[in-house]
Amino acid sequence: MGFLNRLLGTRNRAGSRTGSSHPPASSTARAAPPPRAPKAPTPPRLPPGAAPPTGRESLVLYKFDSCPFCQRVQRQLEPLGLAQDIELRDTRQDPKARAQLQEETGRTQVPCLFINGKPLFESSDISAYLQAYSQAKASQGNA
Ligand SMILES: N[C@@H](CCC(=O)N[C@@H](CS)C(=O)NCC(=O)O)C(=O)O
Repeated sequence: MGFLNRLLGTRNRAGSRTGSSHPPASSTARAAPPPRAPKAPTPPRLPPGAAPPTGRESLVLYKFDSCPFCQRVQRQLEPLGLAQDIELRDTRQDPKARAQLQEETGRTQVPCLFINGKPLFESSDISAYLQAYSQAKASQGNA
């Protein structure tokens, strides 16, 4: 019965309430946390050896449309406000572009971003670079 009383929170023989382990509501009320300061954008991690962008570099992206890694990079361009900043060269539609890429780098892998004429491979590195480029470009506008 003691068990049932505890379960139902009914009074015991002495008349005191049993079963409830909750403290009075007032002691659980907490002060609202102070408002958080807005988060500053975290600078993206640049690939080793890549100079931090100024937002004024010349950018050329070698790509082809059915390449998922290229698609991932290209999807970023509009949201980062870079659609007009990058020249696109399609290595499937333009054999000269493919030959150029091979001549310059010894490879035909895409995506490859040329930054002031220097190639950067790997979509994740290119993405990090483009984020940093976009931030640099934005802070130029604010200066
Ligand atoms: N890990 C690379 C993979 C890139 C990749 O595999 N690209 C393929 C097209 S989807 C390619 O260029 N293949 C042809 C080649 O390597 O010559 C990245 O993330 O950029």
